[in-house]
Order: sequence, then structure tokens, then C-alpha cells
Amino acid sequence: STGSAGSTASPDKLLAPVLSATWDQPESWSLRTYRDHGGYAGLRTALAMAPDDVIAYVKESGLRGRGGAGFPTGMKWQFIPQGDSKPHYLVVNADESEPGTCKDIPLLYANPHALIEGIVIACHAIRSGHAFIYLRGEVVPVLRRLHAAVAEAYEAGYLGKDALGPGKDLQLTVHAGAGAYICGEETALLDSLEGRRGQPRLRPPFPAVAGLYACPTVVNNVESIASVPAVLARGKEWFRSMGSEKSPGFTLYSLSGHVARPGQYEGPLGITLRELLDLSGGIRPGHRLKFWTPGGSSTPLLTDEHLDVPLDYEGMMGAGSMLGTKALQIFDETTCVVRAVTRWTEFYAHESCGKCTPCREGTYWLVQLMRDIEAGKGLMADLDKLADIADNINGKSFCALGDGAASPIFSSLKYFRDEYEQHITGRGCPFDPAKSTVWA
Ligand code: L3W
Ligand code: SF4
Repeated sequence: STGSAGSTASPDKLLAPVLSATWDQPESWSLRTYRDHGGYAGLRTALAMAPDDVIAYVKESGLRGRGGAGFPTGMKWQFIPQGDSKPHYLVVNADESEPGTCKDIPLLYANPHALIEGIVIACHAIRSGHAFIYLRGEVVPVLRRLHAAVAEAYEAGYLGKDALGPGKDLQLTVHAGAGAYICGEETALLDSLEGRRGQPRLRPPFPAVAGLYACPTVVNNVESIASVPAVLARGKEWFRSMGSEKSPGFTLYSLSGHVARPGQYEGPLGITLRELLDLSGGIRPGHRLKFWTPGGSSTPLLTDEHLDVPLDYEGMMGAGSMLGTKALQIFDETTCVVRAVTRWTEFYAHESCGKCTPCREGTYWLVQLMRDIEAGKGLMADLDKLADIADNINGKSFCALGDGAASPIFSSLKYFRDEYEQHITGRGCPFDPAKSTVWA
């Protein structure tokens, strides 16, 4: 469920609608509406600057990657070698598939020109003449809307011949993936874009050195690039006036699950789940928070002990988790944590690309153990086995998918070991699935 961004009923200090500011406007996705609300002003500013100055400016703004890892955007752009003869590419990762994550797709649907403007600015900065958007293939209406927006941008001269100045053309290709979670891993995405089976590549070399077609490539998340125009148009000081020193700016938080008003809430980095719950009407009536994820199922789950931890990169790290994609999945006391983790583990086993043994074999065994425990057929010794297998996946796999699969196992055992034990000693699940809307 999406679309409650910028709700006027909510306290101003907590909301900072930027990317979502126009989502309630008629035809918010059109070039006309975008320009009527100041769109493409950031691009004018950027094109009047030297490319290196744009990179330095974005670096000074402190903008960090919104795809999960929080890597500084300007620094990533700076890694692109200059003065070489190879073409440079920008690839936008729009393969949003992390469980619970639902920010890039609504953003593209409601406001595609924010991304296109950001792409033109980034291409000017890194001296690229060709950008790609790798979109999750299942979202056909978004694909159509994106194609239409790109056509508008070509028509208006933001893309195409001389788009970046005399003799500096810019092409933008939209590519739809075929529905594999692993293709959201940046190097698997590049393989897929090149027409091969999407499997992660060894890093280094990082894409900035050898990426698409072995050329220097910046791979950035949709929200990261779409945030750039506002940084240029409103200034780095404005951007830094939100959030903290190390995690500045605004961002999209996606609330789902047992909340009264799920949806997108755009606010400064560093607000807390307690504040977001106030904005979204709280946990559904008559219930209380049991556990939640800060950024999709790959980020260690947290509990009601963590309601006041700042939702920023450092705050989440300090709590033993990760900010990730800011996909806040909220579960109340009717949810069986063993069942939730079983579902996620099945997802990782299904999506494991099979390239490396710890993840390919380990996720299979995690599923077997989780299913047994959930069905009341587990043994106490299985809990140590679960932790041991997760330990043999975590940090020993080829890419972050393996770590992501281990994370809900570790964190659920840490906070809810008693619930696992209840399943084993009681020979079954103590929860009534009919009472939990999440699994109904
Ligand atoms: C050049 C170096 N570039 C790092 C670049 C690197 C990448 C970025 C971050 O995983 C996380 C993952 C998921 N020279 C560099 C360099 N870079 N060192 O910086 O790299 P890294 O390895 O920290 O992370 P990653 O591979 O980008 C992303 C987590 O996000 N996640 C999943 C998200 C899923 C979605 C989705 O479905 N859309 O976003 C959620 O938490 O587990 O830990 O660009 O090249 N020396
Ligand atoms: Fe493939 Fe999993 Fe290994 Fe990543 S960790 S390369 S998804 S098998």
C-alpha cells in the first residue's frame, strides 16, 4: 500500500516531502506538472557548473546511497577515472525486490522526471553519454509510464542530441529485468543488462573501474539519483539542515504490515519508528508492536526496545541492524516470528543464484530446519544447527544475498529464542494464523 506521503495532518517538523511533494497533483508524472513545481531547475544549475564541481558539490551535500548500503554518492562518482578513452556509463538500479521494499516503484510511477533530471545531472558530472535504467520487469504500468516520461524528456531536449551542451549527446535506455532478486545486486545487474544470466561478479574491480561492457560505470539506486536535483536546486546547506552530520537529508520511509495507515512517509533521516508510528496512526487498534525490520528482511529485525533509535545509518548500526532500504515492516503480537522468518528464508533459498556453496546449500538447509520447527517437528539441537549454518553463510558467501539470508535467523534467535523453544516443546505453532492479517 502506498501513497500517503506528505499527509497534511502530520506535524511539519517530521515530514519533509520533496520527492513525494507532488504525488497528489493531477498527472504528477507529466513533464508539465514536474516543471510547474520547479522541476529541471537543478539541471540548469548543474549544467552551468564544471562536471568536477558538480561531483564535489554532491559530495559536500553528504548524500548517501539509498539502495541499502549508504555509500556516499559523490565519492562513488569521483571513482570514475577521468581522461581515459573508454565510455562512461550510468546505470540506475530500479530492480526493487527486497522484501518489504516499495519506495522506488511508487516514486517512478508518480514522479519519473525526478529520476530523469537526476540522471542528466549525474551524466554531466561523470561525463557519460549513455545511461540505463534497469527496472524490475514485473511492474508493467511503471515501465509504460517511464517510457512515456523518457519520450517527453527527449522531446523537450533534456535527453538526446546536445543534451549536455554542444556536441555532447545523452542517450537513456530503459531495460526491464525478468524477475530475479539477484539482479538487484549491482554486478549481477550489469551481467543481466549485457544479456547474460544475472550472477554477481567478483569485486574488485568495482563497477566504477570496470562495470558495464568493462567500462567505468556508476551504479546508483533510483532514490539516490532522484534526490540529486533537489540538492542542486535548493543547495547543500538546505540538504544538510535535515538529518545528522553523517546521515544528512530527507528520505522515503515505507511502512507496511500492522500499522493503521501504511504507505510512504518522507522525512529527515534520523527520525524514529515511534515518530513514524505517530504519523501513520500507530499499530492497528488493540495491538502492540512485537518486531520490525528497518530496511527489508535483509536487515536484522528489531523489537519495541528500539522504538527511539534514530533511523539513520549510524543509529541502526548501533542497534545491531542496518538502515537498508528503509522498508519498515511492522509486526504485532499476533505474528509468529518463526513463521515470518521461515517465509523470508524460503524467499532467499528460492532467489539464491547458486553460484557459491555456502548460500546455495546453506539456504536450502535453513529452510528445511525452519519448516520442521514451525511444524512442531523440530529438536532443541536444531537451534544451534540453525545458528551454525547461518554462521557458515554470513560473510562466507560471494555476495550480500547470503548475509541477508543469515540476518533474520540470527536476530530472531537473539530476541525470540523462547518462541522457537515453544514450537519445539509444544510440538507446534502457538499462534493462530487467522488472527494475523500479515499471513492471512
Ligand atoms: C569503488 C570501492 N566503489 C564500495 C561501491 C559499490 C556499491 C556501493 C556499496 O549492497 C546492501 C546489501 C543488501 N571502490 C568501493 C566501491 N563501492 N567500495 O559502493 O557497496 P556495498 O558492497 O557496501 O553494498 P552493495 O553491494 O551495494 C547493498 C542491502 O543493501 N539491502 C538490500 C537492498 C535491496 C534493494 C532492492 O531490492 N532494491 O535495494 C538491504 O538492506 O543486503 O548489504 O555500489 O560498488 N572501494
Ligand atoms: Fe549467488 Fe547466493 Fe552466492 Fe550471492 S551469495 S553469489 S546469490 S549463491
